[in-house]
Amino acid sequence: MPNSISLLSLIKTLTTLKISGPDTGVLTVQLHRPEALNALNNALLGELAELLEWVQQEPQIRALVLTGSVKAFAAGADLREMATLDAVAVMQDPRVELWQRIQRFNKPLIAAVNGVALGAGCELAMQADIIIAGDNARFGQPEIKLGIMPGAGGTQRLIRAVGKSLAMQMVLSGEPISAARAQQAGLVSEVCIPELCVERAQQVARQIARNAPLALQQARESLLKAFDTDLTTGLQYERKAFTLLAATADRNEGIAAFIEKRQPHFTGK
Ligand code: CO8
Repeated sequence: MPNSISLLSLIKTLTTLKISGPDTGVLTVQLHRPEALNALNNALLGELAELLEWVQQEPQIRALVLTGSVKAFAAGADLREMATLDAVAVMQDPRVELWQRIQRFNKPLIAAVNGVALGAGCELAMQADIIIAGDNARFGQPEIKLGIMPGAGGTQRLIRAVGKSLAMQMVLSGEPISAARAQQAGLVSEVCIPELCVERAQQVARQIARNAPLALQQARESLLKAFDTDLTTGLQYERKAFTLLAATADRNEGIAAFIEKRQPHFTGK
């Protein structure tokens, strides 16, 4: 269903996010709570969930870059907000639903991470498909130091990204790792100087956005499936997705453009 409100109207309602673009199919979203190092309070998570749902209905936006400031991608859940919750409130926490809405985003998402990505901030970065980091970035799950543990996917996504030993070390000690270590471990795809981090993420996003939307969607889903299935099931899923794409106009256009030695014009059909 197409969006009933414009991006401009949506932007006017935002207090914790800054938006730039869309530029050649790429929207850039900046987390903006400088007074709390972009700590993720419910207001921010709600705005992000709503924005991502809006982007999903917008065919002109084909990839999204999510970033913070040079000092902080996000310093975790908002501890001042969390301090007010008792056990019952934690059980009924609207945050759970907000995270699920964010997690359902179905377009390529690139996190450009400078500074700290801690706790829920690291978990948010890990929801991205690709992480590009400034060399000043620090990734960590420090919850254990607060007498709690990761609660927005940290134990599950981190171990899949960096393997058992490093994930255990990070979660059980609470100590963060550097951008270089995160790249070596496979959490981050590229490291650059902080000043170029967003620009580089936008560059990668534009490369992605040039490709056929349905092929992007199917390839992304197939890759993510690898986390949930055994190899045989995953290969079957991949084969079905591959076959499905044979029915798209963009597949014909892509191959025709190659043969005719021209750039393809993909329409998302
Ligand atoms: N929440 C609220 N405010 C914060 C947070 C936070 N997570 N982090 C920083 N701030 C605030 C500080 O209180 C400070 O505000 P003020 O100036 O008013 O006192 C301001 O941001 C600047 O912070 P610092 O002065 O501490 O800056 P430093 O450069 O000295 O230190 C650090 C930066 C190391 C990042 C430090 O601020 C820090 O350790 N922050 C907390 C990091 C942390 O523990 N994060 C994990 C939080 S728990 C979590 O994420 C669990 C998620 C569970 C999700 C469940 C979903 C269903």
